[in-house]
Amino acid sequence: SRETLAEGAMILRGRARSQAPALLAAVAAIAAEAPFRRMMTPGGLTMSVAMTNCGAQGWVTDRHGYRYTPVDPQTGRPWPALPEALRRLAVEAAAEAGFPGFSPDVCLINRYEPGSKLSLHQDRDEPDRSAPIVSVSLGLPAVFLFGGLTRDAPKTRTRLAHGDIVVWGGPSRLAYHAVQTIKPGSHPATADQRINLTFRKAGPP
Ligand code: MD3
Ligand code: FE
Repeated sequence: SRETLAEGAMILRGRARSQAPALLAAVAAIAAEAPFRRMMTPGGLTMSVAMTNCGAQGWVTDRHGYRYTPVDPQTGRPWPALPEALRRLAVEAAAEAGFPGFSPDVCLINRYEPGSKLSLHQDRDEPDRSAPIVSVSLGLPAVFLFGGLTRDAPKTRTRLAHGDIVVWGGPSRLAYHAVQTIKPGSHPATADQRINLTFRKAGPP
């Protein structure tokens, strides 16, 4: 199914479900090279979500701010490569949602456990705002909050479940969004975790 959340934002419900085992195996292989870690915000708070990356760069935050880096600061090695099967899934989903020619070069991987949340924010660290972001949700469900171009704009609530893909582009690309605190639970594919992959075009280092 294909459902419009807002202008430029489209949900493909269950679209990644058949590929979930392969996606989770790829995430495990990436995390073996670049472990999940809870990063610090510039304000000095440790995030409840654990993150890692694959691709030409990775998104990081520390006391100095948010940025993309070609090298994992924790290991001193380049981030693991973006697996072709993952890249293809994101490119196909983007095309289906009206964004042909999407060329993702990074994938940020978020790991939530019950009690984890992601506060209201915009994704503004990617210079090419004409490229959408493609997100894939796996495991435990989440309540996702989707707002407008200002922090206080009205918000819509949507449940994101195992296998859901969302494409965020056009006027939705800079919308404020948040993930509410994950409730305790167990999912056959991931046990007590929610994994979210976001495919992005970060551009040249
Ligand atoms: C709307 N991740 O990694 S995915 C993030 O579920 C992030 O882990 C959430 O927000 C998660 O930055 C949400 C859905 C999503 C991702 C990027 C967006 C929605 C977006 C960028 C612009 C607008
Ligand atoms: Fe985000």
